[in-house]
Amino acid sequence: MAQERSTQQWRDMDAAHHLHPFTDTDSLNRHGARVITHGEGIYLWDSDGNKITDAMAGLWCVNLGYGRKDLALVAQQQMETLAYYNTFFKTTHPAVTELSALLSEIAPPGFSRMFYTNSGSEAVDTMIRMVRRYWDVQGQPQKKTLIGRWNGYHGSTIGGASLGGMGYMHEQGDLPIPGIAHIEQPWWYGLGGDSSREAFGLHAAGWLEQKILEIGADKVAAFVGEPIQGAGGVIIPPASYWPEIERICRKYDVLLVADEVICGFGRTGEWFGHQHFGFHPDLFTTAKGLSSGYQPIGAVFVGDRVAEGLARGGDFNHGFTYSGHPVAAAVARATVRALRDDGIVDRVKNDVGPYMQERWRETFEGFDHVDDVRGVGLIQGFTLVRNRDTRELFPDFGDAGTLCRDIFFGNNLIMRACGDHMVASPPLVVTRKEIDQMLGVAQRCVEEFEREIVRRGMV
Ligand code: PXG
Repeated sequence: MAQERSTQQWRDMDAAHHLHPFTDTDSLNRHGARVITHGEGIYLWDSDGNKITDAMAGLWCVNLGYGRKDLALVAQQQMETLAYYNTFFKTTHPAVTELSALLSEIAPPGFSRMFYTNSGSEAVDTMIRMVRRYWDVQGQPQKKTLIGRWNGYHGSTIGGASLGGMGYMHEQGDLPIPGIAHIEQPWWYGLGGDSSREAFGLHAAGWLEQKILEIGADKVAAFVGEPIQGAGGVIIPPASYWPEIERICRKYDVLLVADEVICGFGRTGEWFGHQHFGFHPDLFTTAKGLSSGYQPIGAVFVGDRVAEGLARGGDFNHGFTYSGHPVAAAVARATVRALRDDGIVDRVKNDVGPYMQERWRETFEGFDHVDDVRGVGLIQGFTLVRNRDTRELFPDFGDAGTLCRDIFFGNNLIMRACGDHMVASPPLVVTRKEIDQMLGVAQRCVEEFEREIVRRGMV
């Protein structure tokens, strides 16, 4: 099919009219954006005809891969039947009810109710309002503070960016908002010193207890964390961490919230990341994999305790025009059915996930400047380091990552650099053969990276 315009025309239009997220506009426009035109399976094509392997599933979301005609058909049929109606004012529609019933089937026990949003950030903001409202209704309106973690990511809205622990986001727009506190992340490689992983996991959970005592348990509403920090660089906490966090939350009657926007819907080999780590949140936020990125939709899974508590308070004054949008709901339902009925979650746990982990380690463990090679299911990372023996990082955290990422990009392989953590989260439908091909390219890219850091005098 002939392209409507040339790459240059699109670049010029984009530069003139489009402001990109998290982007230095002048710098982008000097070079011009890469124009992605179509996708199939784990591959994308750009407007110059390059075939690109997408080891990130878009932004950690296209879990069923690109180009699914069945999902397109579901969207089309729903648009023709009922393109839109709202769920305010005592109305509902089949698409959203069917989705909710299905989600309650795949959710762990105690999660029978969902609240819908258009994105992960909105799910997080919804959760913040819900948690505070819950304590109001319980007669404890002073229990307001939510505790997040440094280097956690919970989105870009005012609430989500506040709760997240990205300093470069807080710097812009006077964040965090009041009633948000942070504790340090459970990053053993960077913060664990001489302690074993398990000892460090308990120690890192202890920071939560300290913070609760500092603020006063009667003022702390919830602790919120990603089971595995995604945008923070695939930080996988030691096994001892989450159970201890749960124990502390129960001890002080603080709600426990898992942000499952990345970990949810099969990424770890379980339906939800908290199931992998064996803890029991009171609520959890989702988006991304819920529709495999085919439609913008998020959901807060509200545990029975909170749902019933909220219900006692009458109106919960919150919601979006597109909460439970019929087209998004129909596509999400088809996505979740595919994940379940085609055995995709199971395959991540028992087949392609373990294969990826084994091949990931074999590929990267031998390099001089790669360490902490890690992963679970189909989410994995490694860290670029100056000296493995002393666990010394590069002085400007992010420079090595950007260099490495650009080499990957230049070789038509998309992996993400989070600081100097290189991460991947391929579509869950990836095959063993595709993993081999992807890691073959990645290996050559890291070889090139190691030559380049020597050439630039970075080591
Ligand atoms: N929570 C978590 C755990 C996320 O990863 C959000 C909330 C916000 O979701 P929305 O749909 O509002 O973006 C996210 C999003 C990256 C990257 O570069 C990661 C996200 C978004 C954009 C970029 O790694 N995660």
